Amino acid sequence: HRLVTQLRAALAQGAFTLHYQPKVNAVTGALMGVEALLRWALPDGTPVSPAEFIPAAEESGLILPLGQWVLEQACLQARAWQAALPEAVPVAVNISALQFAQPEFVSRVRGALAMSGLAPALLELEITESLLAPHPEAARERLQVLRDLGVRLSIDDFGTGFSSLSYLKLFPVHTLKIDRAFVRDVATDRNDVAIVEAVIGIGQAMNLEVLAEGVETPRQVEVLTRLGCAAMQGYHFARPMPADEMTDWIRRRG
Ligand code: G
Ligand code: G
Ligand code: MN
Ligand code: NA
Repeated sequence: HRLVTQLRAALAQGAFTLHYQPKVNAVTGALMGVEALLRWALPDGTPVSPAEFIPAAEESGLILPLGQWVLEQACLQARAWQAALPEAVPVAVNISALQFAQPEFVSRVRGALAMSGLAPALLELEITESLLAPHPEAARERLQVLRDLGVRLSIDDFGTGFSSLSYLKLFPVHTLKIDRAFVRDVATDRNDVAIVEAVIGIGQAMNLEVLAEGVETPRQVEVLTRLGCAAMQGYHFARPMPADEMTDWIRRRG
C-alpha cells in the first residue's frame, strides 16, 4: 500500500532522522542518557508520526532495515558524543518484535557496536512486554546473551502489556520504564499512586532501575520523587530534539 511504498522510498533516500529525548535524575539533575526516536517527513515536509508508520513498517518487514539504520545511527551518535562531550551519553533504541525475533538480531547489535566503536554499556535496548510474551524462554535466552554482551536492557511501556509478575523474574533486564499512562494522573489519582508505588517497590526488591515516562508537570516530578522514583523522562524536562540541539542542551546544562 501507499504508505509502505513511501517508506521504502524514504529509506532509500535517507529521509529518516533521529530525535533524542533526555532521561534525567530529577533529584540530582544528572543526565542519565537519551532515547532515540525515529522521525520522518514526507517530501513536502509534512511530518508522519511513528505511531502511524511503525506499524506499517512492521507489517511490511521494512522495520528490519529501518530498525538496523536506527541502531547504527544511534550508536554512531553516541560515539560522536563520547568524543565531543566531557561525559559519555548512553543512548537507548526502541526495538520492534520482528527485529528482536530475527535469528541475526544479536549479531546485528554486535555489528552496530563494532561499526561505530561504541562501548556496549553505552547502548540500551528498549523492548516491550508484548514482544517477550509469545516465546518467553527463547526471549530470556536472547536477553541473557545481549546482557552478557554488555548492553543495557529496559522494558518499555511497563504495565501496559500482558506479562505477569513471574515474567519479571524470568527476564534479565536492568530497567523498568513505567508507562506514561500511569504517570499522567499520578498527582491526583490514588490508584495510579498505588501502581507506581508497587512498581518502584518491585524495582527496589529486584534491584531494577525504575524510570517514569511522560513526566510533564512539576507536580508529577514532586510526587514521583516522594515515591522514590528519581529517574524521569518527559516534556517537563525536554521534548525529543535533533542531535545538534541535544548537544547544545547538554552543553548548556554543564
Ligand atoms: O516519538 P513518538 O512518541 O511519536 O513515538 C511513537 C511510538 O513510536 C512510540 O511507541 C515509540 O516507541 C515508537 N518509536 C519511535 N521510534 C522508534 C524506533 O526507532 N523503532 C521502533 N520500533 N519504534 C519507535
Ligand atoms: O513507546 P515509547 O515509550 O518509546 O514512546 C515514546 C514516545 O513518547 C515518543 O514518541 C515521545 O515523543 C513521547 N513522549 C515523550 N515524552 C512525553 C511526554 O512527556 N508526554 C507525552 N504525551 N508524550 C511523550
Ligand atoms: Mn521507548
Ligand atoms: Na512508553
